Order: sequence, then C-alpha cells, then structure tokens
Amino acid sequence: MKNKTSTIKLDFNHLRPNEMIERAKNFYQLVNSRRSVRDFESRCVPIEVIQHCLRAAGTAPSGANRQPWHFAVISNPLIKKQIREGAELEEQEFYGSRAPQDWLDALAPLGTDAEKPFLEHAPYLIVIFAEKYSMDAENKKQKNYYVTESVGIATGLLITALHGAGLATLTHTPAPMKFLNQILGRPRAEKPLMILVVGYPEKDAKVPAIKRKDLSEVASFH
Ligand code: IYR
Repeated sequence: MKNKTSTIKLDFNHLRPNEMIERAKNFYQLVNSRRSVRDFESRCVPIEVIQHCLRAAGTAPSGANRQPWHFAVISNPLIKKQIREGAELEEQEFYGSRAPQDWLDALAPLGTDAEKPFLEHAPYLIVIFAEKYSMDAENKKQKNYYVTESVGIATGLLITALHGAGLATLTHTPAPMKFLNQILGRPRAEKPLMILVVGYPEKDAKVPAIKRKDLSEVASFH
C-alpha cells in the first residue's frame, strides 16, 4: 500500500489568447501601481479586508504543502508601541554602527533612517513568521521544507492582495527580529521574516523617484 494520494478533479478555466493577453496586461498595470509607502494615515481599515487578503496569502504553494506560515495581525496601540521601540533600537544600531558604508550608500536614495513612526501610525502591522518546524499529534518535531521560499511566495501574494484591495504597504525588516517572538508570544520554531505595515497612505505622501528594470534587463527567452 504505497499510494496515499487521494485526488479531485482540477477546476481550471481555459481562456482565449486575446483574453489572456488582456488579463495579463491589466494585472501588470495593477501591480505596477504599487509602491512601498512610509507615511500612513491612522484611519481604520475593515478587518474583513485583512482577513480576505490573509486567506489569499494562504493559497501560496509550499514545500510538501506544510503551509509553514503564521501571520500575527496587530492593531493594539500598546503592542504597536512596543514593536516600534524594539525595531528602533535595532535600527539605531544598524544605522549607527552595524551597517557597512556600501549598504548605507545603497539606502541613501530611499531616505530611510532609524526613526520608524509608521510602526505606530498605521492601523495594522502584520508580522510574518516562518515555521521552521511544526509539532505533530505526538508533540514530535516535524521538519518543514523550502520554508523561506514558501513564506516568501505567501508574502508576495499578501502584498498583492492588499494592494488590489486599495491599501498601501511597507515591507519592514529590522534585524535581528527575535524581539517580535517575545512581544507576540510566538514559539521558537517560528522565525520572524518581516513586518508588513498596512494602511492608507497619508494625503500627499511622497515616494522615492525610482524606476523598475525593463523586461529586457530581467528576462531572457531561450
Ligand atoms: N532595515 C532598515 C534598513 C533597510 C534595508 C533595506 I535592504 C531597505 O530596502 C530599506 C531599509 C530600515 O528599515 O530602515
């Protein structure tokens, strides 16, 4: 008895080429209008929007279908304040001494610094954790596979879903991030991957004048 697979019929919608091109173009236009935002309004966002976007993130493919992600959604101002304090401590170290000059030079066009007011201003922070292993029914460690890849794909879907729903995001990665396990009471098996800051951009928010690489620079056809 080797075969443990049970199957269902694939639900797949075949489209005509012109319809495919039109949809692909429209999707590109949608995602091309996304920008990382650093100035957020504190205006509330309905939690249902966040919940649907998290469901979308959870559709990502994952190694051995382990779905090795956890999303901690924070709206409580006291917890946001703790996260800001923890992140700013790390960032002061980073900008003050830890970062090599070439990294600081690379960040200069973005105008970032150790101050992270958006961690308190934005209505939601979503901390994305990668589960290095899970616990099975007998409380034994069960290894997960391709964890960073899987959670990276889920995060991309989450950012895209939030953008599609009319929200702005910022991926924020204070390093190291262990302080997030402590604040949020998450187990050691979970590694914080990033903080996603979510909300509406401030009126007249400015973003750096940067360009995306052309298709010819990022793709080759063989
Ligand atoms: N984590 C720091 C530094 C930083 C690093 C990269 I790479 C960026 O693209 C942006 C910032 C910070 O958040 O300021």
